[in-house]
Amino acid sequence: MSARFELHGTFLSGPTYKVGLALSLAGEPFDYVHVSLRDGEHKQSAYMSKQRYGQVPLLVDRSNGRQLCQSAAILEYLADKLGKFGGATLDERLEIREWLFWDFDRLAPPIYRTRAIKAGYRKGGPEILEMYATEAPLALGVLDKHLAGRDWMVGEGVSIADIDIFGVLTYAAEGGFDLSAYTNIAAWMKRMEALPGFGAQPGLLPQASREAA
Ligand SMILES: N[C@@H](CCC(=O)N[C@@H](CS)C(=O)NCC(=O)O)C(=O)O
Repeated sequence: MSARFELHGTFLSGPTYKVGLALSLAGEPFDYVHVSLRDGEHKQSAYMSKQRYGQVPLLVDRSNGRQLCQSAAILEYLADKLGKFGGATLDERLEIREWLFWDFDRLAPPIYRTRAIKAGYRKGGPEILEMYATEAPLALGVLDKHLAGRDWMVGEGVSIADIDIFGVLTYAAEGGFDLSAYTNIAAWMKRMEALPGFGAQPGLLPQASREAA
């Protein structure tokens, strides 16, 4: 029998990893479709008819035919449909959403893009690297302060805010950012890694398409 969810992406993609991690932590098996960015598969009309931005990830929910894009929006959808990681109250849900927006504004750009420039996936010279080298510690400082004295980003349990932010910080070292001085972040990352169903990148996402086990 096919799995309910079909995740399209590439194993090098942070946003794809976030969605794979949410599914894995939720104990939800998923079929995986590898999209070759190198071969431009994400810009072909067959793919773009399902993912208007021509990006990965794309998540298909076979139970209703929905085709979903934008990793943060997908995380919210999964939280809603699976009844997990979405926050216990309206206040928690609103705060989770604030962290998702903050991540994509302040944290993900310096970390993901520095990593991408260093790996040669994206162009960028010294001025851009310098800008991100200034911005990343500011965002990491905000996060470390927030995590002081708390186990999870929002409320008493793991939420999509944790998953979303972990899906960025797991690439910090590849961007040359050392997290060891941020002791609250480092302890929280260990808590994330100890969760049942946790899968690290690389490894959680296969390098080729595969059906759910
Ligand atoms: N905000 C989007 C970002 C997705 C994204 O940047 N995907 C990259 C791979 S990590 C991609 O598809 N790049 C190819 C392109 O943009 O043409 C999300 O979170 O889903």
